[in-house]
Amino acid sequence: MTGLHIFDPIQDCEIRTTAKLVKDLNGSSKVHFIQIDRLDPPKKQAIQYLNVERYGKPGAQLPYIPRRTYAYYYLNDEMPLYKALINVSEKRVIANQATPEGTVGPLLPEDMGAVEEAIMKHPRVLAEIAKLKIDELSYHHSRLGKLGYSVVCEPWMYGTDSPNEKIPLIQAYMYMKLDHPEANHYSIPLRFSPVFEYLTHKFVRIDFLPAGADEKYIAETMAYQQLETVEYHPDLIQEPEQREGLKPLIVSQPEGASFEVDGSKIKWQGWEFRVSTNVREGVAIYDVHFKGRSLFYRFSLQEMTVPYADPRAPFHRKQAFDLGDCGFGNTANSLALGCHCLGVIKYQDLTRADQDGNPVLMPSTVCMHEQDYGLLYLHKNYRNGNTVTTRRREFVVQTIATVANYEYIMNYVFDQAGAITVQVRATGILSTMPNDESNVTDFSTIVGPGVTAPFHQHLLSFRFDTRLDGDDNTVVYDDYVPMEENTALNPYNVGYCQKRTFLENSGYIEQSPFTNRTYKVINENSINPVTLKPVGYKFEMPARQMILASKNSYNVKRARFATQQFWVTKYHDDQLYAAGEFTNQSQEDTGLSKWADGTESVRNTNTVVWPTLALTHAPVTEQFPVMTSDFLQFLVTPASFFTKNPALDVPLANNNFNKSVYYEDAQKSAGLASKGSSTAAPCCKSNI
Ligand SMILES: [Cu+2]
Repeated sequence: MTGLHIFDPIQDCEIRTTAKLVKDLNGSSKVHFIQIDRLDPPKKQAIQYLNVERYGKPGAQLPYIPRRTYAYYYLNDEMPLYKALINVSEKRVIANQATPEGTVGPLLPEDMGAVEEAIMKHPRVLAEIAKLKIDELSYHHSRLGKLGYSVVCEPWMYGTDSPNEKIPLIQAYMYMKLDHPEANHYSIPLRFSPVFEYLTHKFVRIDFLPAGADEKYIAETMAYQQLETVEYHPDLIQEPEQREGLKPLIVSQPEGASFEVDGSKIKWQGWEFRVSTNVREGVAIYDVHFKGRSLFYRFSLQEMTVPYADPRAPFHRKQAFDLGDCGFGNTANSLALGCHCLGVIKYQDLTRADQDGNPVLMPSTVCMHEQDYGLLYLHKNYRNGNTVTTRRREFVVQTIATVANYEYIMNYVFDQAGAITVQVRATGILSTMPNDESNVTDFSTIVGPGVTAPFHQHLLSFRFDTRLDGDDNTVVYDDYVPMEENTALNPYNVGYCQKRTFLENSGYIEQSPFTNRTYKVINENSINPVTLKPVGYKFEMPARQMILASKNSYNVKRARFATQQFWVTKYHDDQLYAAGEFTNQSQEDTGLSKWADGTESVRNTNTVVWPTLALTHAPVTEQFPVMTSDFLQFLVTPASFFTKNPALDVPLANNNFNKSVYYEDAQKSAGLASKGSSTAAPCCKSNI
């Protein structure tokens, strides 16, 4: 394991060592692992390492920092949940203890598969399925002919509605589908929902789902009354009309990529950072520099909660924590050429552990590539007609998670001017509920016969460990306010100014879109010689509605981070996840609400900022049976960090480089007729 960087992802041998040490610790008990991964080193040590790496004399010895791992596990499939910390470099256990009573660990893909299988075999479930009488039914497909039906079980995290639930449970939502591998089961939600113990697969009960105005309207399982399904797969769409006219658009990089890769390290257009996969977050970005200046120690998406609006039991418990409960790495897609991104692509793998502590390789869960995104800057000197134009090239780090019905496409986009765009696209299939015919509600949208999609919110928490020009940073917010009227300074009453507020203690900053409130991280020890003010970066967040559930609800008690858009804490090792380390069936948030309690100074110190991106999602019929990406983003951009535009060194655009062609010429060389002739002026006329 020599030669690994402190931020490199976990290795196979580290997973095996961790598993062996934990098994040795527990004698003959059956160890059921549910997560093994790498832990960052204590930051103080890591900073020493990074400083020697970056500023040390050539060949300087990097400080030795042992690599650490953690393991969550159960013994003999019983509570409690244990957590072990391992010094994997020296093959020894640092700590091992039971978590507090009732703490439920995250879900593991194999375990979800096993519980699903057990549910589908259980006599009580089979008895409900029998009542549907689907063996007697067939569906006539216009192209495929006669199709039967089958039943699908989708295990969900149970959520929380009682302090007495102290064992891991699973709520299974049941569906039917046409008997075809690509059929859309979300189109036929069933009205019974088995609850099972997660670890022992013991039957707990069957919940019957309301499909009417309120939760009182539930019914025994009845024979299925056939309805038209809404299918998305081309094999099943009844009259597939493949849209015509699309010609190939090929991203060609004949001279190779403009980025360099050295292990987990990326260099591109002045940027330097490390990209490291992990099971919980999918990917994290480390040690971020632009043009030799430090910006961030680490950033990532580290939690998302998706609370549903449907107030009827058992839907009131529908609240996913997609990272804490499942993990964006555990659920990551293997990305493929020509599909998830175009051009010259560098992929990174992820390694996770199965329940026995064996490494499982998940290939290509992160893709990295460059893309063109319009213009970076342009100015035409109208006096002489000359134009300076630069194309905006971007570097994208992408990972995609499939958490049951939904897909989340996570992009960190770096530009050539020192800015980062954090983009999330939600796609996939809406989580659906059974619906009585003509039952129209104000908390869901009917999307097909017998099926409705409840409103819900996506609240994503990012964590940026700031290191702008050094370790001590400060968080401020700037409001833009009119000056006092009829004063000596403002006799014409047009003046307005920036009102800066310093955040002295840990806490949150409220949104204020009507004062154009802007959150900034500054370094009070680094003064921009041009502005004579501290250098900074701003977080440009769209004004959004935060969590809608009552503050007295479990939904909010478990995810206080979702009540505010921008949180600030002082750095502490192991304060990584906004809703706390363990979210599955949690009773309360053990994260930001505890850490951002106003008791610690965050001025001119090691600050961490936690932006929350929010989407209140009221489904529409165009989002079914599959949803075109819904788009969320915020920008992290320099705010007088540099003394001038840092992209002045980007070469000007010209067609010798970009090789665009006239429409008429392209049509002609493709053997296609074209009307008209090419009369456009040459692009980017310039005397420079
Ligand atoms: Cu949604």
